[in-house]
Amino acid sequence: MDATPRPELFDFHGVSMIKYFTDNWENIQKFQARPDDILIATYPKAGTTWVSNVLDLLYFGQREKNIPIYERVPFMELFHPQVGSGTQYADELPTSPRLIKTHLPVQFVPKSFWEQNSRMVYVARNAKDSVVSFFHFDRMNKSQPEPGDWSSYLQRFKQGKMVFGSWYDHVNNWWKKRETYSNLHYMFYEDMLEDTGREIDKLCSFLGLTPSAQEKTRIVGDVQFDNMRKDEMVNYSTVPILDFKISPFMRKGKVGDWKNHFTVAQNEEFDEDYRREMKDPTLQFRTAI
Ligand code: PPS
Repeated sequence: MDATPRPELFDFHGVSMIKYFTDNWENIQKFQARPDDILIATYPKAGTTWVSNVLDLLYFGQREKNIPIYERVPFMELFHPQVGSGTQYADELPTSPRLIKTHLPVQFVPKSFWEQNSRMVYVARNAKDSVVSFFHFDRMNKSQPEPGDWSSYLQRFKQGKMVFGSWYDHVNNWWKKRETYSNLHYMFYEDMLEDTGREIDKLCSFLGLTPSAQEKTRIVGDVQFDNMRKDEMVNYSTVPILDFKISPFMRKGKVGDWKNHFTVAQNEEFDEDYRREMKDPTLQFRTAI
């Protein structure tokens, strides 16, 4: 059994974080982005791995299949004794463009990405399914703080006491960034599930890619939940710190699983709080499709 204790959550420039994402801060802040880099940004559990796989297949097709997704698309801020350094993986990436994953709130993104005008794809997922997915992830990931029981977890989510801080701040601040930064494509998990092909078309038009109809059909098939769940190179089954006996990384892949977790009272309280937090009418999420 792994004796390493779970990390503590602490306040980091106003955002709740853990050491595995701040210990390499200096290198993260001075990370050298390139003009053709593509940053895939999300609040945790929004479909990062899904969109990473789509982009990897679009750019590199059937590229060596024995490289796991977390090496093909390095997690920039991760700095972990058992998993390695995200900035180092990114620096060593041989590909062009480089696909780089981050969960950082927009204000923490290294300044070179903005200076280089790198493209960014932000994926957002509705709050209720995000918190459910995050809860199960925190149960099985020994490098995340202890989640405790569901009802206390839900309270902490509302207060933003989660790794990477408040879901509300994250999705809203990235949304606002579109007003001043045009190289940002904002997309939704729910839309991807509703019509993967349509969302891939939008991604391609943002990125200036023109895959053949045949290629697109193959990618749409490859990235379906059941196929990704079986694929060891994308399902995270090779990561030592994750305990799949507690919960798999590819867990349900649905919109609306929150209904199996929220009580009626929890749902009412959540909705009331949500209305207070989500002031921008132009940012709308779907909790059912
Ligand atoms: S992480 O740890 O933040 O990078 O996780 P992330 O990849 O963002 O999100 C994991 C959730 O995305 C679901 N997922 C998918 N859903 C539908 N189709 C596909 N292909 C797919 N791939 C990943 C995954 O199952 C997690 O959601 P839950 O609700 O827990 O199942």
